[in-house]
Amino acid sequence: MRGVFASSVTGAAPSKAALTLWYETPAREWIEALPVGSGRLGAMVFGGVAEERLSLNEDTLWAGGPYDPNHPEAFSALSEVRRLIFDGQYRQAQELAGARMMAKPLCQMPYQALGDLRLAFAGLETYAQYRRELDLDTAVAETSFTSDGVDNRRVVFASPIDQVVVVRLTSTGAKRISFDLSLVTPHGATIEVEGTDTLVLRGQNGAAHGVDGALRFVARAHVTTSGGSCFGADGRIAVREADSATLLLAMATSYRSFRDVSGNPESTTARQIAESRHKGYDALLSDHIAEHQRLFRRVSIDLGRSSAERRPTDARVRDSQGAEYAELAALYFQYARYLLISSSRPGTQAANLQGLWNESIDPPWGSKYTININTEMNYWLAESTNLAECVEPLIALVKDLAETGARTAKVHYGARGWVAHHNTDLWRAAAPVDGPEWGLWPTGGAWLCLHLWEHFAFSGDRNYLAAIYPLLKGAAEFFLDTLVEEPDHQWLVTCPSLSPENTHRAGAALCAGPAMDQQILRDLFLRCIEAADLLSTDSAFRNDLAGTRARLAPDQIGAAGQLQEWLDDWDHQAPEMHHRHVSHLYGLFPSEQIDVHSTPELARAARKSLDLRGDESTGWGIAWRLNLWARLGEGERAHQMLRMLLGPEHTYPNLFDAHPPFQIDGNFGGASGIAEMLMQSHAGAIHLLPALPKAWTGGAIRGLVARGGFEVDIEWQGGALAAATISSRRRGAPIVRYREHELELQLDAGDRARVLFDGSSLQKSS
Ligand code: FUC
Repeated sequence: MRGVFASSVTGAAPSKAALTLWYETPAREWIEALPVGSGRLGAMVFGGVAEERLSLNEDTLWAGGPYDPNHPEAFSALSEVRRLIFDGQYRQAQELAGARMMAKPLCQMPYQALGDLRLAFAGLETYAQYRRELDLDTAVAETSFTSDGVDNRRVVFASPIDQVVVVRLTSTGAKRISFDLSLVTPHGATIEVEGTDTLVLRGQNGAAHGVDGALRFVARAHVTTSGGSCFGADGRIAVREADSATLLLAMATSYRSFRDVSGNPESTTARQIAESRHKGYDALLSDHIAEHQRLFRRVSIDLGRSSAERRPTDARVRDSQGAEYAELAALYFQYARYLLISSSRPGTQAANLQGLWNESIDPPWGSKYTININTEMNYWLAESTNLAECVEPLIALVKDLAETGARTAKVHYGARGWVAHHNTDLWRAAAPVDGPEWGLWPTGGAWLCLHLWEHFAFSGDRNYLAAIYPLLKGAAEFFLDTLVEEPDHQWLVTCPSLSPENTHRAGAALCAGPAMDQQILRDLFLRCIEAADLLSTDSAFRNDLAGTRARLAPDQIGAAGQLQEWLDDWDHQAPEMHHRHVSHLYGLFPSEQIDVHSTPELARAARKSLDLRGDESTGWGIAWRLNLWARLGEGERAHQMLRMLLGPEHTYPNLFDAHPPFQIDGNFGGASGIAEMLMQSHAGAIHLLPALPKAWTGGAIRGLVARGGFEVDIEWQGGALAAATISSRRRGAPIVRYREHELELQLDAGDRARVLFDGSSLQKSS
């Protein structure tokens, strides 16, 4: 299997050590524990010796039940809120909107921890040669130690094939495995022993913000031993003097969709356990590894080698230096790919603010979907790092939102189409929440639609485009009905809106036509027009969009030479000059509207804004800045941001991103930034090493994906491109760019072209 890594450009296969997180002590806190996930089922493995803890998640266990948050009076306040905004009475507009236009309830439902699986071992107080690790290449966590002269191993994985979490305990000594197994949960639940070997937890989710809990859930744990005995007592399973033991854990809720909670977790979990028992441990493990590697092994990365791997991962986060940083960056990159594979697979829920892993019933920001940056950032890496399948849950989420958001469009705005604001949850709530200064932002759904377009841009799949076109069209229709003319230039703008989540003066965020909205709508309308053309449909609608698009407020450059965040040049008076959001720079990244080659003046203004904003930020704020500097071709600035992200202030011992607290967007945004430093494919060219920092003198990356459907391998030495291989999934004529050099290729599906750089030009090798 290792041979899969033997890339045409990298040659050497990365060692297991290069893809392993490892530690010399058990986790004391959750942010030291190691995540495994099947997409739907998650566990954080603590690696305790006398007491092992797996903190558990199931991705449909949220608070509440199906609900309609739309506010029937909202529409009646809309025109007055608009009038106040255009009259400059921003605070009054915000007050009125707060009183009349917000969702009921005002907050959405939080994602919930399910509970813990606990294993209590007697007689293991003293031990030696302890190690716990997470192997990113196999998606298996392992704890090992010696005690009383025997070696012990505990292996944990969450299988996407068999939908169970598997724990395997082995020892080199006979009869050395004795423990009590229990399940605990913060929810109302019963725990029963079935037979001698099964523990069943049956629970009910809680209410939140006045919405009753409507989900039932079941966690079913089954133990098989070889040798020894197994019996149930007092809500526990006791295993005594076994030679080995295998635990299977199935978890499910009654969630079927945002409007249907009639699922049967009882029969689902019983079937999953029965089938997994029948299959047996070896086949469970090998199928799990094969499925993980099918996705994970598509990309390999080498940013240079040092002896860093010999140190535990937490020590590397605390004090990496020089070349060690490059290796940590490579590990961080692959860890993000691992996390996306483990938290977002076809049929599961999309990765939320914590991906899949959450130990609380009151997590920060509800561990929901914040769609004014965070959910989008979660998926920035998906296409370019060759994990297109992992986008499927996001596409499914947008499909749901187009339904719930159609009602919000009608009730709140009297408009056609659909709208979603700055947050959503398992129940696909789409109305504005939390308060007008955060929630009254109508462009969240439109931004998500652009991810749906990206999935097409990378794949070129017209059937897929036809399937998602109605979602894009509905998002655009909403804005055809709600854009208004601003009085000074007669531009068409969103109103009310805001520039997430910044205020333009004390106490006032509401405004008309923030730059980000206009940029997102330029993209949305363009993609709708392109889609309608490609699908030969809707010519009148398409022309309507083209006319409206031409009247959207343009990007403007302010007095300080910066890209204006708002319609007026308010940037210098905004109370938070160093605000974490850089919403108006959406046009530079992830969009391609602003580009150093095609719009150099706007790119300079974006650069100025980035400098004015400063580097210091939250985890995801740093990750966004990293991607922006990469787009500007500034390798050193990008690298500086990456070093901040990888330092102990923004990276926990288990390499989870610290906003703080933990938020997974920084992990995903960081990996996207690394990919953008090495290869970019917006603006019509495959750009090789566009932001390579000096610190990464030599290295290789294999398996990145460029828009148009090309796989790209790159090798560099002495800070310069050595060679690249472009493999085409479809017929195309990509332009390959390196520094000021360009080369056009003609490729059929399945062709591979090798491109060499000899110091003065790009050549296709024959
Ligand atoms: C937005 C951000 C916060 C945080 C939250 C989940 O509100 O401004 O920093 O990431 O989402």
